[in-house]
Order: sequence, then structure tokens, then C-alpha cells
Amino acid sequence: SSSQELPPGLIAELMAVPPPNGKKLAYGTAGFRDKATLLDSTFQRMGVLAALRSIACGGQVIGLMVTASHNAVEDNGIKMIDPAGSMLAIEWEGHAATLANARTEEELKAILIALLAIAAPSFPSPSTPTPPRPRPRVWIARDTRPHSHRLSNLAVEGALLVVGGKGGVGASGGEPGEVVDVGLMTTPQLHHCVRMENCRLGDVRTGKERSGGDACPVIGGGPGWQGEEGYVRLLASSYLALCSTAHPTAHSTAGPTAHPSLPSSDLWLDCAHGIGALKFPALAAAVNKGAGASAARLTVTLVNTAEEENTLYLNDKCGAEYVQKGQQPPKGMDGRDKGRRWASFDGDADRLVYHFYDQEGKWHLLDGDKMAVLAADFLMDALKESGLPPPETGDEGGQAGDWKVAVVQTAYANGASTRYLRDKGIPVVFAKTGVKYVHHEAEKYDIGIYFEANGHGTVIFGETMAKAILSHREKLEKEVVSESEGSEKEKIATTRLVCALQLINQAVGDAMSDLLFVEAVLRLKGWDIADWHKGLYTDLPSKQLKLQVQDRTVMSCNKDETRAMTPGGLQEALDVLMASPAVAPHGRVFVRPSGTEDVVRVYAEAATPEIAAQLALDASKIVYDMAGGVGVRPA
Ligand code: G16
Repeated sequence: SSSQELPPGLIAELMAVPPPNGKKLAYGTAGFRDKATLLDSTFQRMGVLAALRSIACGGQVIGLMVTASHNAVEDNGIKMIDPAGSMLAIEWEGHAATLANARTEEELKAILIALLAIAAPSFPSPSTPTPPRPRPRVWIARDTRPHSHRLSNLAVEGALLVVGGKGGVGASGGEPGEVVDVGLMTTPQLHHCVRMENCRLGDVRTGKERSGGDACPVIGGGPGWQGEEGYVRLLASSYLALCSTAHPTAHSTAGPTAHPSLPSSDLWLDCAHGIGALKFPALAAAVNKGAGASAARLTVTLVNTAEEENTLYLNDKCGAEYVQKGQQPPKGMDGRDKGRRWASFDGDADRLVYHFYDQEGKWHLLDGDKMAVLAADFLMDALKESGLPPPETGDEGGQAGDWKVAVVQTAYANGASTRYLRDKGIPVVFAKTGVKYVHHEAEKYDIGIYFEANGHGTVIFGETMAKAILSHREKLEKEVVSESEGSEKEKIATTRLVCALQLINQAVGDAMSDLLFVEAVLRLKGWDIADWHKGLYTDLPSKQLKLQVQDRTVMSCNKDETRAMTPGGLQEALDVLMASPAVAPHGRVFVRPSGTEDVVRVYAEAATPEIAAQLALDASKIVYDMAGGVGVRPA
């Protein structure tokens, strides 16, 4: 390849927007994230990279999401979405960082030519003509931060430098590619749109057109599920279908709505002043249109809402991060809310936590662990009751237990939740913090349930499992209607699995989809939030702190982040804390560098809140002393 292949003017355009001085940019836990004022060059270059990634993926749509999610309003960020709606492939994270940090013309040329060669290899021999380059497609969405629109435009411009008109590398004689500014969306909505569009056109892994009947209609994208409207249609209809599986016998003869323990339809939703406030109403309206006066109805009061494009108070004293990390109610909620069911989204609506004041006026949090356990219980029951034949053999009489189900947690998972799951015989595995790591681990199972304690999570079904569930339902539907209670039970359980598969976002953790799933399960169980809180396990008291350090890269951890590897001696000092008689045997503490903010995070849990708080404080002092703490030493 030669530099001739780069679109004319590309290098000059990029050189005109140089990266910030003295800053090494890294593709972190959720893409690039920093003060919005430092990110112009990064956004432009991510546009370029997305177009190249699309070429590398055979012209499938690549997404770019402009958001800094839970971070304060001064920050912004950008992350890339791969064709299957998943996070960017790890090997391209390195390319992203190299491109973002390239300073000189030579560095830029080198990385771009290398990327072009990866994306669209050319064959020098005259006997093997170079195939025409695929037409790149990039879709860009943004959250409501005040600087998101401007930065998103820079990404659009960057993508156009590659895609656009004459000379664009996507052109290669044919049509130019496409760059679509899809406007305001939640992060999971964009993941959904990218996934469904690519599924519609072909196999999301190979990019090749699908051969006839081998596509799984759910995993591979159902009819009419494309775009934001398709998202609303899919979620609302599968939520309603799930609610309609209530066992009639479980309720009084007057019907489900008359059951005394049925949870109220009322929900208060703290939107963190983010995009969720703009997007949730359409979903609730679609649900209520179909729900009529049934128990599936949602009556939602939005709190901490947003104005388009101008959310100055984003995540400020509200939202999932504030509520979960600080273990405190958001603004707008107070003691008068006794017994009311509350939920909090984060700034881009990919995290969800629930919380409430009990009748005594004590506030309680139901975090991602509580959702993981609720989902695991519900799905394991449905799987057992469904009569689904085991994998491969398809023989009658096999055990549904042959399907591999697991819950993936991170070091932040409350120890009580892990113990509860293991006691129930549900395997638990651990992964590094960050949805991209837990998702990857969950993909190894037929049903992989993952929720980070911070409320970011989902349940993913493997393709073999999904196909088996769908064909099992088809088989049950065809069966001569038998009056036996057993077969009715199997049908209900199988329908529940199908609905879960459709309702729960298969691409990524999604607050709106998770909320509908939790609401449906609570209704099916006849549980209010207090029942859910008491009905599973009691959290061990915990405490989280964060502290500023000069350079968070001096800190590193082992694979699952339960132990610090550097700086030397730090873990040994934490071990001494954990061995003290007041803390052992149930207390534990770990520290890790954040992947989204310039801080080190500290997590402690112990038998009492006081011990947990002391443990977290003592650990912070150690981090401050050994890892270059900034400002006042914690006291
Ligand atoms: C992002 C990731 C989450 C992860 C979190 C960790 O959250 O998407 O999966 O748990 O970062 O943040 P840190 O490394 O700072 O502790 P979000 O909601 O900001 O996208």
C-alpha cells in the first residue's frame, strides 16, 4: 500500500485539530472519556476510525456513541459499537489509542495506512485483483450534554473525511458510504439499532448475507425491530406478553388486579437529568396503549428530567451512580415517599438501580446484584418448568440442567449475593469491572446473567439456546391442546423464556429494558419492592470511596481486580487490614484505578456499616500514601 490510497486532504484535516498537549489518551472501560474541552481531536479521529472499522467489517454499520454516561457534566466521551451491537473488539482499542495520540504527520500517516491495509487488504499480484472496497456505514448518536452536539458533529466530519464523495476510500468506483447523525438516543438504543440493522442485512459476525432459513429470528433480528421505533415496539410487546403469563391460579378469582399483594403500578423514576427522561415516555405510552387497565399498566412519575441538549445538572445529586456509590437517595425523594417504588437511571440510561423508604422511614437500595439474583431465580424456575429438552440430543426425558447457566459478577458484588447464588446451585464467575469484560464472560454460557453492582447489566442467551427455546415453543403450540396442568405449565414457562429473550437487550446493559423486565417479574411474583428487598438475601454492609491521585496508572490489579499488583507493598498493607480481628473473617477491601475518571476507587464490606466505613477509610489512607494521593489526606 502507499499513502496515495489515503483520501486527499485527510492528513491535513486531522493535523488542523491536534490532540491535547501533555495528555496520553486511552480507550478505557467505556471508550475515550475526559474533560469535554480536551476531546476535539479524539472525536474527529474516532469518526475516521469508525469508517475504517466499517470497511474492515464488510460494510456493516458501526456505531459511535457520544456520552460520558455517569460522569459529571464537564466530561464527555465517545465509544465505538461493533456490528453485533457489542463493544469494540479489543484489538481495535489499541488502534484507537494509537490514532488518538498520533501527533506528527508521519505518525498519522503510519497508523492510517496500517489501518487501511487491515481494513481493506490489497493484493499486489496482477492475477488476484483487489476486491472492491465495501461501502462504509457509520451511525452517530449522542446524549444530552451541552457539548455533545458540537462534539458529535466533529465525529461526523471525521467519518466523512473517509466516506465522503470523490476520493473517499469507501468510494472505490461505487457509491460513497453513509454517515448518519441519528441524533439523541440512549446508549443502549444505539447498540440495539446497530445490531438490528446488521442482522437484517446479514450475519452480524461474518457480515455475509444470510443463507435462507438459518437465521434465528430473535438473535438475528425480528421483523419490524429496526431503529428506535422498532426498539419501542419490541420492548413494549415483549413486556406485555411476559406480564400476560401470570398463572391465573396464583391470583384471586377476581383477576390479577384484585390480588391484595400485587405491586402497585406506580413507579417514581429518577432520570439523572439525562436522555432517559426524553426517551422513556414513548416506551411507557406504548406499554400503556396495550396494557389497558390490566396489571401490566405503568404509572410512572419522572423526576430529575432533562431539557434537550442542555442538561447542566446531569448526574448531579441524582442518578444511578450517585445513589448506588453513595448509598443515598437522589434529590427529589424524601421521607414522605414511604413504601413507594423508586428507580434511578444514569446519564445515558444504561444503568438502573431501585430503592425505597420502608414504613419505618429507613431507605434501602436494590442494586445490580439484587437484579441479577431476581433474574437468575426467575429464569432458572422457567427453565426447569419449561420441559426444554437438553442441548444436542434433543431426546425426551433429558434434564434441562444440561444447559449452562451462570451469573457473572465483579469484585464489587456484595458477598451476600454471591453466597445466595452458590447456595442455590447457580454457578457464579468473576470478571474485571466493565461491561465489556463481563459481557465477554457471559457469552460463554447458554444463559449468561450479568449485572454489575452499579446497575449496568443484562441477560444474554446463546444462539443455540435461543433457537431451542423458540422451536420448543413452536412444538408446544402445535401439540393437541391437552387439559393436563403439566403441559399448561410448560407452555407458560416457555413463553416466559421467549419473552425474556426478546425483552432483555441482547446487545448491552439497558436501563429501560431492565426496568421493564424487573417490573414484569415483580408483577408475576406478586411482589412489591419491600418483598423483593426481603425475599432474597440481606446485603452485607459496604462502603465505597474514591480518591484523587497524581497518576492512576501507577496502580494495577490482578485479572478479576480483587488484588492490587502495583505499587509494590500496597496489597500487603491491605491484607494486614483484612486480617485484623475486627474485620476478619467476613470483611474485605479492594482498590482499583477507575477506567472512566481520574481516581482510584476503594470498596469495603464487613459485618457492620461502621467496620465497613473504617476499613474503606483505612484503605484510602494507604492508597493516598503509597499511590501518590493528591490534596488533603483522608481522615
Ligand atoms: C462504565 C462501564 C461500566 C463500568 C464503569 C466502571 O460505566 O460502562 O461497565 O462498571 O464504567 O467505571 P470505573 O472504571 O470508573 O469504576 P458508565 O455507566 O460510565 O458507562
